[in-house]
Amino acid sequence: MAQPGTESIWLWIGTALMALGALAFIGMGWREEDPERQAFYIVTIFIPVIAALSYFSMAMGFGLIELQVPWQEAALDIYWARYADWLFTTPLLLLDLALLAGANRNTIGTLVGLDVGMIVTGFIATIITVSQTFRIVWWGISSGFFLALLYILVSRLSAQAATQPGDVGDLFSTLRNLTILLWTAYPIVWLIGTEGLALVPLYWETAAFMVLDVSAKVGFGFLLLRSRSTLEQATVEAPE
Ligand code: RET
Repeated sequence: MAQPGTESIWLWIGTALMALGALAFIGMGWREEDPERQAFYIVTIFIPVIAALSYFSMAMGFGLIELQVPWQEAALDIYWARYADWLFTTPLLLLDLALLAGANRNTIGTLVGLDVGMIVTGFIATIITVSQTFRIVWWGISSGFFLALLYILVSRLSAQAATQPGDVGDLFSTLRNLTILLWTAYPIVWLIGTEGLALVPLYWETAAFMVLDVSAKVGFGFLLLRSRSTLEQATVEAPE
């Protein structure tokens, strides 16, 4: 098992913030009786729970492997647990947005499929050791999935959200914009970080991913769950 370096401080902070976020969401949803709103709590609570476990595993060095690559002497430190986390939490975040928009099953399926494609090909980019060029090629494939996903978010899902009553459309727009902004930073951090061109050292890359993860999960969840009255107006089971 590899030992994390000084970047582990960010991983411990990430563990603590995700755990606190999860506890806060559990507290907020504790006495929720309304099944429509319960759906949002169930989805939103699992997101920081999964992330807290992933951060804990990385902080302990379990979620870390050292990858020997032919183009440099030093091994690459790869925090693979991130990808296990993202594989489950990014579909859940999209499910929150889709529930809010009242999306049908086909739209949800498309979003989740593109998202899984993005994470799996991003993971291939991360662990491939053939050459640096091939890593960037797989990064490009993953980014292709990401762009298609963004397209569905701003086209089909936004059109569906606009048909929802009350403040649901506004809340959807806020969360969608936050999602687009934060998620777009991930491929950039990967590319300039140690997995890509190594312009930024692992210490700062780990800090950047932690801030992004906490904002995209706990920040997103707070914005969603604090709007109790809005959540009730969202029709979870939309007409096909
Ligand atoms: C990778 C690298 C390859 C190219 C792309 C990526 C995108 C990752 C994204 C991750 C989002 C994570 C979130 C986590 C939890 O809150 C895999 C970094 C496009 C968009 C939102």
